[in-house]
Amino acid sequence: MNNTTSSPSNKNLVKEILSWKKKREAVILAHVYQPGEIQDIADFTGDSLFLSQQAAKTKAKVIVFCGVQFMAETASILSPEKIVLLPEIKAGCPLADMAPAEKVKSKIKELPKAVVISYVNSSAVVKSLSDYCCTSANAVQIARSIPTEKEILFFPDMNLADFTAKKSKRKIIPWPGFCPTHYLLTRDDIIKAKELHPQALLLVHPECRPEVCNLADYIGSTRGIIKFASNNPAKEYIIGTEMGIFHPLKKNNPDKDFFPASENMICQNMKLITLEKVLHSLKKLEPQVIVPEDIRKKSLKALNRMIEIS
Ligand code: CIZ
Repeated sequence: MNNTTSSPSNKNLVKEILSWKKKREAVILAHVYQPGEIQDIADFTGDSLFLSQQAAKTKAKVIVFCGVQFMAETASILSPEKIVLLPEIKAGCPLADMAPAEKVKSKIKELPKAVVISYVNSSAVVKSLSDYCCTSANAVQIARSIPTEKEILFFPDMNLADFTAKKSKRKIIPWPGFCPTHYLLTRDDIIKAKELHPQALLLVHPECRPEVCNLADYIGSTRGIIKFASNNPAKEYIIGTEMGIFHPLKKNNPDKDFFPASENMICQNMKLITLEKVLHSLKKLEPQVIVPEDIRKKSLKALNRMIEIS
């Protein structure tokens, strides 16, 4: 646990949270981009799909999702019988917001024969308009499952679309969306970081710009980055994704050194959740995230198709 979690007032807060969690028969999920003290109180930490799948498997009645809106929506799509709480309802995703449903609908109308793949970082409505969902961990696998002659419309991240097209050799039409946190990382940042740490391997997320990805030793999802760093004998790594990932990286690999590719890679939405808000959420059972049933059923199809393939 880090210093913040172990301060006396936070120790009391954590105690209260754990007691309310028991009372509510709840499970706490925390994305690896969450602040360290939130990751430390979670039953499960990981990427959005892994978390939702864990939540669907448990007998818990309530899911407290410490993440952003699309993640809580995904949990609700997979577990409609459970109460899904997002402790800060304003925790949105600017990338998901770059693909509003109406614009996505008209793009699909323009290319009715194209197969539609939407990244998990999209709204439930956009998922419901899609043939397949994907994560950064399985986007290449999903694209490879599509016949080569088909065109693929890929929402909403253009950098993940570019990475997926190169790896899968499929014709992918990208949507011009991007994650502002990953977009901040430039080639110059990488060159500086490599000068400071010449022995370090560079691990980046596929939401980074192609010119950044081109310099990487490994490109992968948050889960992929953690696995790569944990299994590789190298002792030093430069990390190109949101800073929250340093928490599990350092915890799992105390003998290794991790350096940020840029100190600016902080998603403000991910940092909106606090211990106080988690406690409030458990006490009041709010704010809840509910996906309307017609949209839920359609988006579940896209998610299930992905799960079958990967
Ligand atoms: O799917 C997720 O949780 C995100 C946002 C990134 C990743 O690579 O895990």
